[in-house]
Amino acid sequence: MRFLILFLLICCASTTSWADADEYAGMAWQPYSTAQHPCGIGIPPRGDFPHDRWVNARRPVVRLTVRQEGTRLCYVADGIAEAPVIRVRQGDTLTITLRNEITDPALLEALLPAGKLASPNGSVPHQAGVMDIVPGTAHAVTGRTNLHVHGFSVPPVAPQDEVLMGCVDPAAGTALCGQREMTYRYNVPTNMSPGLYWYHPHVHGEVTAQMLAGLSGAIVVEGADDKARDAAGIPDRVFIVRQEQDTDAKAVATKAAAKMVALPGVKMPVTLVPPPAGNSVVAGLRVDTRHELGCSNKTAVDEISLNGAPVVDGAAKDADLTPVTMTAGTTQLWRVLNAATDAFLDLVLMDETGKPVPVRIVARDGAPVTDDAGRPGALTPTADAQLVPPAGRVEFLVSAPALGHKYYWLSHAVDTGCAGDVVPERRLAVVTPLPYTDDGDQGHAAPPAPGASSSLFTGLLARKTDRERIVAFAEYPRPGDADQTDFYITERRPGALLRPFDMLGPPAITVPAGAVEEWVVENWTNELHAFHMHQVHFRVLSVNGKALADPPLLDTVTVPAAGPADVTSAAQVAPGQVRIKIYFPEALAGDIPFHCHLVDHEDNGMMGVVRVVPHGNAERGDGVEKTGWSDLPGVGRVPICRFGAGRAWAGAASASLAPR
Ligand SMILES: [Cu+2]
Repeated sequence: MRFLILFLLICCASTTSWADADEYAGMAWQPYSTAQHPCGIGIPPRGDFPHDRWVNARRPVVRLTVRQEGTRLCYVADGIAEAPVIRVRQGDTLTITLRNEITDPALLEALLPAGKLASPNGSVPHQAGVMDIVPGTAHAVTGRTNLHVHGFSVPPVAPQDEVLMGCVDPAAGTALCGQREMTYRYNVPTNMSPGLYWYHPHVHGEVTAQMLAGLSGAIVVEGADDKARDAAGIPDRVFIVRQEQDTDAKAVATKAAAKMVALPGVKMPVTLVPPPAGNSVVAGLRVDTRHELGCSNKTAVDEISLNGAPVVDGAAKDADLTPVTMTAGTTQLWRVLNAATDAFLDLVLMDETGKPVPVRIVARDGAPVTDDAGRPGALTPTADAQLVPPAGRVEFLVSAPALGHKYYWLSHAVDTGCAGDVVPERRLAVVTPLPYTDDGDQGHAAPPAPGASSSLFTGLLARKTDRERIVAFAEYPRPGDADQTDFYITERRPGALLRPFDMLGPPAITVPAGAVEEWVVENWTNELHAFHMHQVHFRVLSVNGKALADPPLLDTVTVPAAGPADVTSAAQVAPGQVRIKIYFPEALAGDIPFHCHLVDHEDNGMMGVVRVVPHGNAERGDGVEKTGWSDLPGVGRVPICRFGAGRAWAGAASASLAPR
């Protein structure tokens, strides 16, 4: 009924642009990088899929060059200014040479949300019983960049996934990294889960601008299940949602926002169940929320794109959606990456009547759906919408609509909390069937059952927990001005401070390799955050104290906002809570970042480091010997350090080595 109303409105309002429909066609798209147009001409047409770049013996090195045209950045590979889908197999070595050709870093500053920490916040008076607050500072955009392989179970040590220190300098501006080009060599473990991963820049303070400008791309790690799907005639499709602006708290009403409010028939936002008033808060220092639990105005809506083409807010005509065709009777694997800087997705497939169409979830965050022993799930169809936070991935099997019918793929509105951004309902794609062909390749068979999938994190739930911690997300808006906010993630324990991430500071948490910990990640703010940890996948045991029957294995999890939503009295606030179980294997020892993946929050301080100390060094605690920098042949300039007298690392483990 709801959709019937929408269709009536569409047909009756076709002369107006109330649905934010546009004339966009992507007709003139030229993806070739030239001297005149470093990032090509135009933007991809709806229905474009990024090209695959297989890594194999013939072409073992992927060259990614970051180029700039105005406020746009692009990864250029093989002369094409569209981030390739990098495809590797389990056990492969992935070699990526990253070159920085950013020519005008100052232009990127314009992409950042207005009014964010142009100057440091003032000092905050001490209050008994609550954590003291250390104000943050502004981060200048310098144009340095580097590469993070999100979700990869490889060490945080150069030349693998070291992101805290290694970087490449722009073509213009101050040289801080000492190099324009560097090479990453990732040894993809044979037991790293097959699935969807991704790459993006990770220089602290610069992530938001560079991602908004266009820097992100997908990586598919293939395994035995992919061979079985190939044999069964089930192709995969890679969908990347990106975000092109972050208005955040900016007090500018957009046309889209005004229209969205006026739209009848649009589903009410999905709201994560707020924590109960009695949500347990372990005794000790609390987060002061009397002034800090602010709400922001809700007038702006950020633009997002699907595979580079703009997405229309609210109800949209079929012509304004990404067209996806499927031969009737066939099945496809959709691999979906939310590469938005802070937009949540709540994905569902629907038929023309608005009834959800079941899909079969294969993997989340690159990890196949398995039990703790690595036994595969049953591929049971589900019609439930899938909440995908920024940086999250979901992979699912879609069966084609019957001839004469079509499906809509859409993202429901999401209630991100009173301090969060407006996330309206958006239609992403229209799926139409093609008639059978007579070439026999119709894939009528049921999809092959997935095989067992074991990884470093198989058996995690069965392991004994060595230690529990409470880690709190907090914000401190400049008093009287909700637009200037410091962001924090801090272990909540006696003596703790709310301090923004400091590149030169010690690790927030130190654990011995092999440790198994349970963290309660708390949210003391009025907006959703997305907790992400590099290197590892964790099991989510409970949300707001409610145990999950099948704890999912994720690398990014949504943490519900504090409740009740409008309370600013410290005594009454119950933080949102997620309990996760984490294993820190020896193979991943080093400095592992954890942070909010709403990257504006990360850039402004909501990040920390857990140092995983390899065996034989535990007696030295977190003592790190600084040994300076080294030029690794074929890799570039990397930081060198060692734990006490123990194993030397071919790369960074300590942010304290960062150049000032
Ligand atoms: Cu956040």
